[in-house]
Amino acid sequence: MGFTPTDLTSRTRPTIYAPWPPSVGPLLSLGMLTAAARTHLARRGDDRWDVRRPEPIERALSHLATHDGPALWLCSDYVFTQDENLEAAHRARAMRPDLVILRGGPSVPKYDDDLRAFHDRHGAVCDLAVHGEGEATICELLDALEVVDGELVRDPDRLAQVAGTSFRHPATGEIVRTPARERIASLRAIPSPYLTGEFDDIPADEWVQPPYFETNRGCPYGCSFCDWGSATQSRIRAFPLERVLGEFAWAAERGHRGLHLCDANFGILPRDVEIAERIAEMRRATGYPAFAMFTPAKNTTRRLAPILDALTGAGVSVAAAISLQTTDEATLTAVARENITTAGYLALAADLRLRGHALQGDLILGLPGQTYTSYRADLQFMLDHEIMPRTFPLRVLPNAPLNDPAYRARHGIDVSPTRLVRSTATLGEAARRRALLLRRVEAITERYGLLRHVYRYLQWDHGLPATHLMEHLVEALTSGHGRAPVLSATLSTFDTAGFPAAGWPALYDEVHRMVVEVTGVDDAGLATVLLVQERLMPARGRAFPEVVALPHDYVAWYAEATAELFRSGRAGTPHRRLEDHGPGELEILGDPLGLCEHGISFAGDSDDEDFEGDFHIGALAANELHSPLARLVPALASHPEVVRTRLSIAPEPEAGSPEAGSPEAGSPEAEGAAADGAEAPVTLRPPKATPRHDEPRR
Ligand code: B12
Ligand code: SF4
Repeated sequence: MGFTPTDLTSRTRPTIYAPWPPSVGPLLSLGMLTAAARTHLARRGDDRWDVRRPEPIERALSHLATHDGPALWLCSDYVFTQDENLEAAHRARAMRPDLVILRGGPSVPKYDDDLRAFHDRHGAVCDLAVHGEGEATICELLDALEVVDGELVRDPDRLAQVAGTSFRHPATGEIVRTPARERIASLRAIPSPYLTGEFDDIPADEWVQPPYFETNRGCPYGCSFCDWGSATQSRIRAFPLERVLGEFAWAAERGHRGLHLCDANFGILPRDVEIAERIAEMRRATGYPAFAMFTPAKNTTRRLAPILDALTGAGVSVAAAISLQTTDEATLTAVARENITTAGYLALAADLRLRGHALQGDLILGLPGQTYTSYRADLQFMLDHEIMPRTFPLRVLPNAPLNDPAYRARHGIDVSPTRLVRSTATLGEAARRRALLLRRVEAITERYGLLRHVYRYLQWDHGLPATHLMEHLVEALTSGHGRAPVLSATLSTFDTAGFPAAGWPALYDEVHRMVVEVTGVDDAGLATVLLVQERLMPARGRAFPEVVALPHDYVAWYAEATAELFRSGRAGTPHRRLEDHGPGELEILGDPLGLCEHGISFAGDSDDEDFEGDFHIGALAANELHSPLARLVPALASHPEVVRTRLSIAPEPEAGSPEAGSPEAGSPEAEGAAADGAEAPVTLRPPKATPRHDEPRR
C-alpha cells in the first residue's frame, strides 16, 4: 500500500498519542507500538506523522487540547488500565470528535459475542480494535489511514486489508473482523522502546512499577484460566540476547533498582542461565539491579538453581512466586494444566528453600472441577509442605480459554459483574463462600501465625490435619461470639485491628479450651506450644532478645520435622514426639518489622472477600518476630526495598511529619504497640492504591 507524501502544515500533521494511566505507570506495550510506528515511518521516509512518546494521560489530553489537526489515540487495554483508558478516551473524544481511537491489548475481546458487545458498548470510543500483537498491525494501519483536508480518513476497504483488526463498517453498521494475524515469526525486527528512546524522558517518580522487559514471547502450555500475553499454546520466540542485555543496561544506567521480566517461564530456555549470569555481572559492575522478579518455569527446574545462584550470589534479591493453582487431578485436567507436575513443584520449592527464599504458593478458587473439599485439600498440601498459600479468587480474563462460551457452558461457569467466578458446576455459591471463610481463617491463623504452631503440633504428634481445626474456626466465625468470644472477635477483625482487644493470654486460654473440646488433646506438649505461640506474637513493651524457657524443646522438634523439606521437598514428621524432647529454649531475636511498635497493617481494602487485598495475599504484611521459627521475616526485613518497590509503597514519611507517627492512641494497634526495646524497625506501610502484580498465573 503506497502513500503520497503531502505537504502537510503543522496544523494538519496528524499526531499519535500513547497515553498511560498514571496509577499503573508507563506501559511496555505502548513503547513497543510507538517504537514500531516511528521506525516504520522513518524507514519509509514518511514524516507526515508526529509520533509522541508514551506519556501520562493528563499530559496527552493537555497536548490534544492545545493542538488541532488529525490525531490517533492509542488505548492499551488490560484489566488494570481499561477503566482509566475509557474515561480518558471519552474526554479526548469530547474535545475532538474527529479523533481516531485505536484500542488494543489483552482486554480487547476475541470471542464473537463479546467482541460485538465491546463494539456496541464502546463504539463511541473505539474506531478500530486490534487483536493480538500490535507492532506489525499498527504499521499497516498507518499506511492504510489517509489524511485528506486535515482529516484522518478511514476507508473501510483499505482497513479491511489489515489482518488482526475489527471495526464497525460506516455504511452497513456491521462489525467487520479481518482475518487473525499470524504471530510475528521473528522478533528480531521489532525495535526496542528502551533502546530507541521511547522511555528516555520519563521521570523516576512516574515509574509506578519497575520497568518490564521481554526476553521472549510465548508459552507452550494452555492453562484455561490464563491469557499470558495472548500467546499461550504458542512456540517460544526469543528476542536477540544483545537487545535484552542492552535494555537491562538502559535500566541500570538510569538507576532502576528492579528488573521485572514478562516471560511466562523464565528458565525454560537454556540461554536464560546466561541471562541471569549477565544480570549478575551487571550488578557487580554497576550496583544494579538490586532485585529481579520473574516467573520461573516449573517443568524445567534444573535451570532454576544456577539462575538463583547467579543472581543471589551477586546480591540480586529475587522475587519469584511459585504457583500451583491446585493439586487436584480433576481440576488440573479441566483447566488443561496436567503437564505441570506436583513432583516438579516440590523439587522447585526445595531449591528455593535451600537458598533461603520465603515460600509462597498460589492457589486459585473457582477453577472448573474444583470442589470445597479439593480446595481444602490444596490448603492442607501447602501447609504440609510449609509453603504459605495465597488464594486468588478466579477472574475470567476476556481472552482466556476459560471464557470460551462452550467451555463456560460445559463447566457451568457463572461470573459476577466484575468477572469473578461466582459458581461452577462443582462449586456452588455457598461452597465458594465457605471456601472464602476458610481462606480468611487460614490467613489469620496460619499466614499471620496466630495458631501456626498449634496446627503443627496437632498434626505431627496427634495426626489431626491443620484444616480440621480450621473448619472449627470457620464455625466459630460464623456462629457468633458465644462460645469463643475472643477468638471469634479476632477472626472477624484481624484485618483492621491486627490484635485481639482482650490480649494474647485471653486468646490462647480460649484456644486451649477449644482444642481440648474439639480434639481431646490436653498435654504437656500442647502447653509448650501455647507458650511458644503467645511469645511469638508482637505486643507492647517487649524487649529483645528474649529467651523463653520451654518444658520441651520445640525448636529442635520443629527442625526435625522440617528437615526433609530442605532435602527433597517432601513433607516430613519429627523423629520423636514433642513430649519426648527434654527442656529447651526459644530465643526471640528481635522485631525487625517494628510490629510491637506499629502493629500490623494491611494495604488496600481487605474487607472485601473477593478483593485480592494484601491481607489475603500478604505480599507486604508479615506478623512475625525474628526467631529460629520465622519464615518470612528474614526475607522481608533484609530486603524492604524489594517489597516497597514491588508494591509501590508510599515513601517513608519524613521523621516529624504527621504521617510518621505511631498508631493513633486508643486504636487497637496502639494498644499493642510500644517503642521500647525494638530494633531499628523496617516499617512496612500501606502502598498507594495501585495495581499489584501478584496474579496467580502459572
Ligand atoms: C507487566 C504486567 C503487569 C503490570 C503492569 C505494570 C506496567 N506498568 O506495565 C501490573 C503489575 C500492573 C500487572 C497487574 C496485574 N496483572 Co498483569 N501482566 C503483566 C505482564 C507480565 C506483562 C504485560 C506486558 O507489558 N507485556 C508486553 C507487551 C509488549 O505485550 P502485550 O501486553 O501482549 O501487548 C501487545 C498486544 O497486546 C498489543 N497491544 C497492547 N496494547 C495495545 C494497544 C493498541 C492500540 C494496539 C494497536 C495494540 C496493543 O500489542 C502489544 C505488542 O505486541 C502480562 C503477561 C505478559 N507477558 O503479557 C500480565 C497480564 C497483562 N496481567 C494480567 C493480570 C490478570 C493482572 C492482574 C489483574 C492479576 C491479579 N489478579 O492481581 C493484576 C492487576 C491487579 C489490579 N489490581 O488491577 C493478565 C491480563 C489479562 C487482561 N485481559 O488484561 C496478563 C496477560 C497475564 C495473564 N495472567 O494472562 N500486570
Ligand atoms: S499459567 Fe503459565 S504455564 Fe499456564 S498458560 Fe499461563 S503462562 Fe503458560
